Amino acid sequence: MVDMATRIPKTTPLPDRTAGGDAVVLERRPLRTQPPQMHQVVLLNDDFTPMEFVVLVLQEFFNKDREAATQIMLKIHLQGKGVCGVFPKDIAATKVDQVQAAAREAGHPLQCLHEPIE
Ligand code: TYC
Repeated sequence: MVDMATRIPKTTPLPDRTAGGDAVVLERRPLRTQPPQMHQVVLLNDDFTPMEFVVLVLQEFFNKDREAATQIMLKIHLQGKGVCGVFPKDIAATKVDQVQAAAREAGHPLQCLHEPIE
């Protein structure tokens, strides 16, 4: 017969700091913390936003030098869309907000979005 009082639990007992008595809480932790899901920020082409404004946006919000910003802008202009950078989801969302605010302020219809990558 198994003596329940002497068996060793499979998980490590953690002291229950919320209780005043001698209660024991068994907690199973995940093996690993997952890295944050990364999102790419994408700019879309349109017929009205000036090329120079897009280059400035890429320099200002995505830390591209003028040469890289111009290459990305031209890719978007020719192919319809392009990736500006890859960030954790909350930072990507902030970048989108910043671009949309700057475009609205300047009166341009520039569209920006973020989407998860594999
Ligand atoms: N197609 C625009 C023009 O000819 C330039 C442009 C490039 C607009 C990239 C948006 O995301 C964009 N003025």
